[in-house]
Amino acid sequence: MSSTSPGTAPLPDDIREARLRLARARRVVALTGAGISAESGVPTFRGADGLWRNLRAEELATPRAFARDPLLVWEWYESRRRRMGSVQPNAGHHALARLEARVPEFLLATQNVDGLHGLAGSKRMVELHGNLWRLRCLGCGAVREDRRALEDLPPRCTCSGLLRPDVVWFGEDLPAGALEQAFTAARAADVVLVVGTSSLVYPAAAVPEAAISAGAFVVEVNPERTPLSEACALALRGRSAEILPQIVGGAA
Ligand code: BJW
Ligand code: ZN
Repeated sequence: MSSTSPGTAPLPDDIREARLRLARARRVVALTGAGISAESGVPTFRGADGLWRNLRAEELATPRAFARDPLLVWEWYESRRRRMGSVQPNAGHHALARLEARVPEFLLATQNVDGLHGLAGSKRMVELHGNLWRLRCLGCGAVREDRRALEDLPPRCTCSGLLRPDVVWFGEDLPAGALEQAFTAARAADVVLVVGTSSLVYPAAAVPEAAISAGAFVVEVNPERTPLSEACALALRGRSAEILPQIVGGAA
């Protein structure tokens, strides 16, 4: 059964063109967002199931929310960590790992903090919004990886400082090197894939904009329209686990 209604399924010509462009490209960038992990069972931020206790990401993913109520913010992160602990990469993540293996210059820039691209085998990758499995101490600055369920919330460092998730909240700077790499690669790219992101959150949303200005062929993969849809060369309406294997090709 097809997952998309006939009216929204991408045209075979569009799929063919995307596949051809990718086959010829020497420099490719993929920018991914929460939608690529949706089919692994990870909720998106702005979809119908994006709310948590009636709160939006914009009300939880901020330094202010954490300063006001670290327990509330940690409960949200811990519920997400527990949910993500058991999920697996899907056909969309695997397709991008296959693409990386055959393209000479490739960069995956992900906004996701779930680590699923790494599990799928992606290597040339920058995590623009950090990683949910890392904790950072507000006291001594130490960063450590911890995949275990956290029993006592909010968690504390051995120095007794408060630990926070090592992710990027609203109003905070993205990791400078990672953002710069994404912009540089996008400006030099032949093809940029923009997968499963609402293209609302900046500066990540400016990466495809920069690529378009520099002349790259930008392909959006998303079942819904976004602010990028008009400006990109191709908008493939559909789920990434279905579309990406079609445009990347079969198992390597
Ligand atoms: C599928 C699918 C399927 C579903 N297949 N697709 C310029 C203008 C206005 C504001 C700003 C601006 N520049 C900066 C700002 C402020 C702010 C911002 O952008 N605000 C906007 C909301 C307007 N940006 C920042 O604060 C950033 N920092 C910064 O700019 O520092 C300098 C500065 C500071 C202060 C002022 C000005 C400048 C930091 C942004 C950090 C974002 N952090 C979060 C949380 C990370 C940690 C965590 O996970 O908890 O990152 S918020 C959340 O949104 C998360 C995501 O990475 C990010 C993007 O969301 P994403 O991935 O696009 O998910 P959704 O849910 O929005 O969309 C899912 C999509 O998938 C949908 O389109 C679906 O259709 C699709 N989909 N199923 C394919 N099967
Ligand atoms: Zn510490």
